[in-house]
Amino acid sequence: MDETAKEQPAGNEVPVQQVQQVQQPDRPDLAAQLESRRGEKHVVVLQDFPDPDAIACGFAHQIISRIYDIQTTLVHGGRISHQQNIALVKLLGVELVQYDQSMDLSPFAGAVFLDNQGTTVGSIVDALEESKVPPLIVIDHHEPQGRLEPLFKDIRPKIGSTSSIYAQYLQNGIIEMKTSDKSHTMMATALTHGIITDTNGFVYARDEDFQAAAYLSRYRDADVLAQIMNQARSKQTMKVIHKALGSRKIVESFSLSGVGYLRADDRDAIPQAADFLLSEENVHTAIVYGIVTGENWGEAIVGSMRTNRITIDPDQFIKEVFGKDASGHYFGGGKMSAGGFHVPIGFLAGSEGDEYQERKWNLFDEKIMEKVCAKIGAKHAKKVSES
Ligand SMILES: [Mn+2]
Repeated sequence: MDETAKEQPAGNEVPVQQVQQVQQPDRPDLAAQLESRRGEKHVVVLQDFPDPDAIACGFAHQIISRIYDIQTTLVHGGRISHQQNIALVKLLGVELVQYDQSMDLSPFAGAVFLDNQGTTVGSIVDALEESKVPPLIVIDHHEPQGRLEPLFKDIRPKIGSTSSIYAQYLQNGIIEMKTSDKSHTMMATALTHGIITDTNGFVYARDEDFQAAAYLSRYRDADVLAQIMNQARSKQTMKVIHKALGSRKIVESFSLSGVGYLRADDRDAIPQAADFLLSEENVHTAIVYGIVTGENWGEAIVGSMRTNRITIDPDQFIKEVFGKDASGHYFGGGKMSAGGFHVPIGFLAGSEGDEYQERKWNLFDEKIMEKVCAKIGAKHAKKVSES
């Protein structure tokens, strides 16, 4: 028998060694980091109004941490208001704690920031600094913001969602996944939802996002996923979208709309309205903003930007338009195709129900329009006439 013929692969078959997965040597090792923190308590900080990507990663991080005997508390400074997010939190049975200043942070040995880098989490970062809770871990897919200096960071702006990064950790064996473990199937389902929403239904998904979703499909529960995604919009959200449509101004293919005051509970209507305005013909970018008010939360201009124009970088756009606060932090930022901003009103907050409220809104509305138009290079935004 001819030995050489036996050893050579048939046809164009690739020798086995070459198709084996290559370990990326530059990737930081989350497992080793968690291993070194056994027995600790960590606070996991999600952005003020956590979206499905953030919620899924918080949930996944909690399950992974448990393997390393690390207890986690998930906190955020805002509300859970999008109907899909309410359904998600209920189905996962995940406990999200709303942060307030009376919260005792001293039991925590470190802080973990997921799907954010401490720039969209209100006053929590300052409170953590005061309580001497060090930032340990930052895992995110937004542009590097440089505010925190954690021991471990995995920031990848070229990936569509933080959920995709977590799916990679799972695929690389950070825990042993089992289809028979309900918490694993729920985690895979939540992460899939995170990828879908952050990539706008895979429209902006990249290679790694598709691979992550393909891996998760072995474990996720499709029926539960459908249940989460088919939540109807609340009447209040429909009202905000209606208002955004009615008051939109179109300038240079930008659709700009101020929706006035809204409660913190309805805050997630803003990105939904921006998504909706983006669907109009000859519009490539939509910006929707309003003044969000809430007890224990104060008052702030909150806005969302959506674009399908590749040459527009929402992160850069928002940073240039709104700039920084007194302590040098940007009022907002973004990622590919989407961004957001949050400008606290401070001294001018309050006085609900008096005539001053309307004047205050008009002033902010005009100022934002002016700033955005200046950036676009347009003189004036005209209201769309509904004839
Ligand atoms: Mn995200």
